[in-house]
Amino acid sequence: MKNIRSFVICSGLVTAILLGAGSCKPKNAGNAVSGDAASKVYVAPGKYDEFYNFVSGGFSGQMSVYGLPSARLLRVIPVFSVDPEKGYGYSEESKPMLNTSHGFVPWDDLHHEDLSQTNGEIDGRWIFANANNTPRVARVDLTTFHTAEIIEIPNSAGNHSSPFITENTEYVVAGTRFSVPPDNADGDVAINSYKKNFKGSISFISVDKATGSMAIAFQLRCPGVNFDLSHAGKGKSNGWFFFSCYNTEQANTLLEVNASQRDKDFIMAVNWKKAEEYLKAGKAVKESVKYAHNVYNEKTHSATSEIRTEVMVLDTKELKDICYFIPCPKSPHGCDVDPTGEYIVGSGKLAALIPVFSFDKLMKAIAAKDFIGDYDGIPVVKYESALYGEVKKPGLGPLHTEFDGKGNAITTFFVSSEIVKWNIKDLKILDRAPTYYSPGHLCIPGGDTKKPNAKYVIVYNKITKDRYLPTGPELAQSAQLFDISGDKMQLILDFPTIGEPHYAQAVAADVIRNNSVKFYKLEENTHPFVSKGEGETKVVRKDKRVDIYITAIRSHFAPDNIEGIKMGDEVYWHVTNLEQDWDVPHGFAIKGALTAELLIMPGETQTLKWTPEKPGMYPFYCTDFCSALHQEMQGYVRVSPMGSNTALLFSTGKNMPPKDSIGTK
Ligand code: K7E
Ligand code: CUA
Repeated sequence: MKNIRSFVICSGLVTAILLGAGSCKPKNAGNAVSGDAASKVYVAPGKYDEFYNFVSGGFSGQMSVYGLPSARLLRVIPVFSVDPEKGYGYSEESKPMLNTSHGFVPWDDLHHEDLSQTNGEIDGRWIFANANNTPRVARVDLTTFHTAEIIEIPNSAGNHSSPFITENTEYVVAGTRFSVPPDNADGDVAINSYKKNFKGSISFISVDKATGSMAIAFQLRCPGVNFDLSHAGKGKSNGWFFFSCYNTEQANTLLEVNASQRDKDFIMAVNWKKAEEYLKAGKAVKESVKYAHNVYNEKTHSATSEIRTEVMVLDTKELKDICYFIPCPKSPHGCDVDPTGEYIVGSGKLAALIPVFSFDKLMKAIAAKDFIGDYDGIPVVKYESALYGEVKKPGLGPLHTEFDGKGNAITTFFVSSEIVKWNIKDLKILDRAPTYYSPGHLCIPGGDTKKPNAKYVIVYNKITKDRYLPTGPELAQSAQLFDISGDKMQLILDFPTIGEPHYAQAVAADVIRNNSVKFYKLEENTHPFVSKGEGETKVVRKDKRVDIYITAIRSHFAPDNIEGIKMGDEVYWHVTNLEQDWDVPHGFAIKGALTAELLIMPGETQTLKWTPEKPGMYPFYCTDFCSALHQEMQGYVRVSPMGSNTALLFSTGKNMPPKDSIGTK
């Protein structure tokens, strides 16, 4: 089962190879680590790790942050899934982050991440992530490690070849995995009308240089195939993007067989500068669509969600010179560009070799119109004319490649369960190391940028038989850390991951760690329900709606005694954390609330909506251990029957209510 699920997620090998996987597992897994490994990953208590590693959570919808080389888990950042630990998707403020044109979607499948770049180097400002299921791209702010923005992608389904960025973060791209009828067309058509009605779509999302704010600049309407992965050109190939495509058979059923027929699928080369010219020249067609754009504001501590209704679409069949297909054997998955921008590596899942394409040769072939024909109106470049060379007998089931910046590439092999290091110039294999087992993505810090920092490669495994203590029917997913500073790649650590890891990013800690926001300034808090001191706390009733302006500071709430809430009320607890110090969150939870806790950062206001379902006494308390008297940080709220005359009262430190205002009971 595990095999099958992983294959489905990684878009499938044929069954024969799938079944062959078992026989390729390396023996003697336990002996693979040599003596000095422990010292290489040991980071003494109190010392910091050298790298941040941002690891996708796959079907958990989240992103986890590890320190390397110790592999200590530092944080899980909620992105596309609700997270009760942090109140994400439960607080009124964060709910709009998960809004889509389909309504509130509390989950997604996060596969890929890309750190923002300046001049082709990681700048440590943001990390982008894709939602595979309900197509979205998120931007996480690395000063707060919070999801700052999510934009939905129209005309798409299965946003897989996403979110890959250009070398100055001008664009984040999002290519659709499933081709589908465009949103403005009638999708109520026969499934076997695929060839006629289904279209591919690639979105170019612009990123504001100063703020990171995302907007869909334009979309490319493409032939109906599956787009799998992507990387931008860099250096000499900046201005181009490369996308691996499969299902060029245009099958709509049993893809594991029907989309594995052709000897070669394609890498699609996209000249995005040309697309920009067409856009400027007014060649794009405005289409009416619906997609959500959700933004978190750090001053109001609230997200807003707007539904946008238009997108500009460039038809790549009509508008020449945007797209070219390069034949690529066979069902390519990873599509990776080396640090110089000259070499483009396609990893054909079913291929017995790795083709390496030359950007210079591709440009010459395009200029000379060295085409073997067209595919759905897009010119197909002659394979040999774009090919630099082939890595022969590299292994079985190549999936992804990263670069060490010293002229070498490292590729994962799902079926033969290994990573293989090879030289980009002479295409000779230099080293191979077994993994345990079936690796998917891999990550070298900066390994997809102009400047890799090749001390380590981290390999993300899909299957981890017998690496860890058993945990019921599902075993832990795993990452494996290899030291690649020498000639031989050396396995030095296994560590379990959260969800299923796909792509990851890593960067020297110094690029990020000094930019951390330590707390939010209370005087800058413009939340409409903020209380900037205990003097501003209050309880306000307006018909059935009750707004409780409440504060938290070590170690009490104000107010902590509240009466006069009645059945049928809709109660909003607006909790402001008055602390102005690093790492002093307070939590807030109330008995019976059909939601998660709030976890409120210093200086922040967050809101919990509560509709009590019966009269009685309801305690509330702080969930986050904040001082020696944390356990005293609690309060009571009294709920009376509908129509009772219990007075609305609130207080802290007084023995309330005074006698004359006691209710009917
Ligand atoms: Cu798992 Cu990038 Cu979705 Cu390959 S993908 S492994
Ligand atoms: Cu505040 Cu515990």
